[in-house]
Amino acid sequence: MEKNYYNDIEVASREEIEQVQLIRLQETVRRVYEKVPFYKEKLTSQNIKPDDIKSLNDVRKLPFTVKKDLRQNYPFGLFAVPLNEVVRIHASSGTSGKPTVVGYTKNDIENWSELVARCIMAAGGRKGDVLHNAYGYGLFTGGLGLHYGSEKLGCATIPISGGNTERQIALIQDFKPKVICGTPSYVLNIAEKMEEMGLNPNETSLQYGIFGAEPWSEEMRATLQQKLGIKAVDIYGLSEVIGPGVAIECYEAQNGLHIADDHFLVEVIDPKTLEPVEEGKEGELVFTSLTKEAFPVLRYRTGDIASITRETCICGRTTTRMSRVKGRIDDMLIIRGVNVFPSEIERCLLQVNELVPHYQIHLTKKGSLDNVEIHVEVKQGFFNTLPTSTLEDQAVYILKKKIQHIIKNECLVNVDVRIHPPRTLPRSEGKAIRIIDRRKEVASVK
Ligand code: DLL
Repeated sequence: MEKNYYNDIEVASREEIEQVQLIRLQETVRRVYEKVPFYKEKLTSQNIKPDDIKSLNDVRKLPFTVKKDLRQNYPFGLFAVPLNEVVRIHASSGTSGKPTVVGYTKNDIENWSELVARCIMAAGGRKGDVLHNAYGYGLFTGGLGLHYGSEKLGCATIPISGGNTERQIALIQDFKPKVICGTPSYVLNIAEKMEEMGLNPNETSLQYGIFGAEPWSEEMRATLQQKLGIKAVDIYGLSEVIGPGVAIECYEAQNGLHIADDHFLVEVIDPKTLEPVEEGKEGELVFTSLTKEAFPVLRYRTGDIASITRETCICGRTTTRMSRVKGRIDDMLIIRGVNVFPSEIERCLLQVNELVPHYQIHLTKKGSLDNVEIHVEVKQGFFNTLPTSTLEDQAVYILKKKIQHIIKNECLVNVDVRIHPPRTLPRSEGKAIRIIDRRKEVASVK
């Protein structure tokens, strides 16, 4: 029977995986202790020597690394090799302050390519397939990350990047790709554009989708699968850890993302107490890199909320699986004391038949309280059937109430809703901007 995985380690026993992890953890701690002054100081100040790492649980003795540490060591201060061994640099823009910069040696690029090749295979791609890569190329890790993995697997890779949607559609029709990669919000945009052009997105050559780089819901998966007639899986990663390829769902189960345990040691912690949470419980994902040469990280706090399980998957992989990322801690909305993630609001909105799956969450201040306004867009034709403006007002009123009711029921919060006409909310060409935070602006005007 044809193998459905790329590397035997994906189906190895837990003991084998843990043996590899321990050796690599010990090597990594030694490497950063010897090569990165920042880590040497941190470890020394906590009285830890590389020899103290005797079991995987000893990872808890190590200090956490956070984004601020990367910024303070901008640009290359955390690199563990001299610059003449670095062959690639990526950076993420970051909303505030300096970008975070990461580097890769030749071996790092080789490992990363293999990890992404594993991902594409888990998603249903095979050697010889045509793969349309709509992740942005450039400093963002999405484009080049998927590109090298796709070539490694042996796919005919189309480096289209993001944007220029009509050209993307022409190439999908002409080159007949089997696999498409991109952010879920951008691929949705492509599908809608096809419909606008009078094409049926369900009738292309596409069979598999590899979507990630932003939170998305099960409801969005259902929408994308149905519109495009594909199987869609979730891919996760972050530049500080390597980029895409840290974890991916398999197309067989579409239930939990397989983490590349042999390259990353995952922990889930309570972001307040920093203590580990029980397996299966939600918390902040923390990763320690196990093989990286140029930019190793110890216990990097991702800010992403998810849970993990170590149950073997129906696809046969034995790797640790993480749940979908619910959202970033920073993006969590606290609406009158109740915590809500944008992905939970998305889940509600996608149940409303009258809406397209584009939305924005506007945050403002009303007195001293945060005010949350959900901006949604109705489908083409919503207003056409209504003969008078009074009926239009009524229809909008009823729709608002319906949306508020679903959100109240499922997320337990009251929100304001603004209805927009078709094709008026901005469309994404990469990572969608869901939250528009105007709280500070308004406060400074007052
Ligand atoms: O987004 C890497 C990537 C590229 C992943 C392509 C998947 C596909 P950064 O730009 O550094 O790297 O952003 C990382 O994006 O900490 C999460 O908050 C979020 N993120 C990434 N993948 C997912 C996902 C890339 N599947 C940050 N679900 C991470 C939810 C995701 N959030």
